[in-house]
Amino acid sequence: MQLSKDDLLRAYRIMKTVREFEERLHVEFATGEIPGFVHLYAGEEASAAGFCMHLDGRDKIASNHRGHGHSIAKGCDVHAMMAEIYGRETGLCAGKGGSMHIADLSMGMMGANGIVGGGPPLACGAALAAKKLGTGGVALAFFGDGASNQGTVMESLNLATVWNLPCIFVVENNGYAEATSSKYSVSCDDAADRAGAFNMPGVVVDGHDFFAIHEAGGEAVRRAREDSAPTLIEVKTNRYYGHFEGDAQTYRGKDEVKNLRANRDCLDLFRARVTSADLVEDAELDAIDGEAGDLIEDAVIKAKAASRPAASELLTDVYISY
Ligand SMILES: Cc1ncc(C[n+]2csc(CCOP(=O)(O)OP(=O)(O)O)c2C)c(N)n1
Ligand SMILES: [Mg+2]
Repeated sequence: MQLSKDDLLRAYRIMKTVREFEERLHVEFATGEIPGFVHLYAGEEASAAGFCMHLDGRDKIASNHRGHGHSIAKGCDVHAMMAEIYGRETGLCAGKGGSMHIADLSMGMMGANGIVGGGPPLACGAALAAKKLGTGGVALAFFGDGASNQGTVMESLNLATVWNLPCIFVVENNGYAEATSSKYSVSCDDAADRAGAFNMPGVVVDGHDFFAIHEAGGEAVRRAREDSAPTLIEVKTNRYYGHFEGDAQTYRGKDEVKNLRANRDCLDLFRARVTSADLVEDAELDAIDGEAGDLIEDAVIKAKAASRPAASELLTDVYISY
């Protein structure tokens, strides 16, 4: 699939913004100022960017507890996300959701989700609605290797085929569900192999390779949009930090992350590929690095300066009235 120079710069900007967001949160969380749990997506950026670049305003995504990258890639406001994580009233959900409940329906981001395996059924619902209403939209669910073992995911895969839904299922296999290796918990080498049982294509892609993900994502979105047919894609990826911030990670090899950062980093691989092919210059990517850094710095400053929700707002935004 041909990518224009604008596409390449956009891809890098998304990935770099997510990386800066996550690296900064890692530092900020350690100060104790951020409430609740935070699960970082650093290392997995190519997945969110590679898929979401195919989506537009008609399309919806369902996320999981590791949702910052998905949210940024789908277009959620970075300042409002940061304020949400700090629990401030300027947050995307008025500071009441925090990291694990970031949502922006106006951007088609149906929500981070603390229920492992909770996203795929939502994506089926959104895909069914798009189909019935004839919007031309598709729905995509991001979930992990651990979630891939949940009954909700099997039911969703089945319904997507039975109902011919414009749905894409993305297993981000980062090798672990909390401290449990996917080699132990997943019944097959590739979770994508399960797709055959649900009569849909199952595709495995290298999660460090933006271009491979973009290619597979493009075909899956095309199948969904044009043929109203689902696809399961497994992204073999890695997280750079613990399951949650504060995880001692005693279950990981000593140099595991160091080696990944040095040899398999999706941003570094992207830079090497586009610059060696003379598609983009280093200086252009350096400029994006600077802009992403400034954006996150500004977002943190503004989030810290914002107020917490007033006590009088305790029960607003909690229940919805139809
Ligand atoms: C239904 C349910 N079961 C268990 C948990 C506890 N839990 C939270 S995250 C997690 C692991 C998820 O692993 P995976 O799906 O691979 O996502 P990753 O954290 O690796 O991105 C578990 C078991 C939960 N939140 N919800
Ligand atoms: Mg996992």
